[in-house]
Amino acid sequence: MIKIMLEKTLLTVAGFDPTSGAGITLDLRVFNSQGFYGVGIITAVTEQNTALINKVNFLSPDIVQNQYSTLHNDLKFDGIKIGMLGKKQNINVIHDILQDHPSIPVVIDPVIESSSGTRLLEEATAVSDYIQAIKSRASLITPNLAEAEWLSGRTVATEKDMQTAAEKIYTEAQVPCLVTGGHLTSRSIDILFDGSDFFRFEKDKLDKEVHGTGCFLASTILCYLAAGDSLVRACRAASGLIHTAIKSAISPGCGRHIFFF
Ligand code: PXL
Repeated sequence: MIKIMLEKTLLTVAGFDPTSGAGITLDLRVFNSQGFYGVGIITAVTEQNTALINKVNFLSPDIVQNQYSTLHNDLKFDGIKIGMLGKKQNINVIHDILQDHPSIPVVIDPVIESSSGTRLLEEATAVSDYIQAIKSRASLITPNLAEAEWLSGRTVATEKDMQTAAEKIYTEAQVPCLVTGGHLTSRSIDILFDGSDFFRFEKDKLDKEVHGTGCFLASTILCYLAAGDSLVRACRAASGLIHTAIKSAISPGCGRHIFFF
């Protein structure tokens, strides 16, 4: 049965990727495909195609803040996804947005850099500031291995490291943590720590380079949470759906595959 969630509005705070393969446009495509009305606040405009990123233009925090207050004066949000922040002062904007929304699902994708190594969060952003801004105020944070290293201050190279990092991030941020290990071994393993238990989602690794997997996962989990699923169910279902979505991703240009659904 298709669930229609048109009465519900989800907000994403993210960067713009003109290929629609990641960032705000991908998030909005996911929200729409799951039956939600999606709205977005842009933190940066990237110059990229499917093969490379030429430049990243961070928007000033004033513009980000003003997009939020204008939207918030009009619309009520039923869930929020936080992705690429760009300027480090945008951490304060996120703090305010989360402060205004204490009781709706919030999923944080702590984007630091692109897989090719371009910074998407300003250099020298203090991890302690990031953690303070989200502390006790989100349903889930979804770091990949590199992001888990940044947040936990430890090397994350094995499944055991993923568990240790997830627990440490939970302890510091008071936010459940799903460490995604798509790049880990011959298997793709995600580890969730919900504050008391660990959950493990394992899949075959597909030999296909798809852009925007982190954005896709986090926005899909937000949809499931906003539809009323538990955290564990939402993470398990999204981890399965991304596997299917990778299979159907298309290759419209010279570079990486783009989700198409
Ligand atoms: O996948 C990370 C990411 C997020 N948001 C935007 C991006 C990228 C990677 O390139 O461009 C806008």
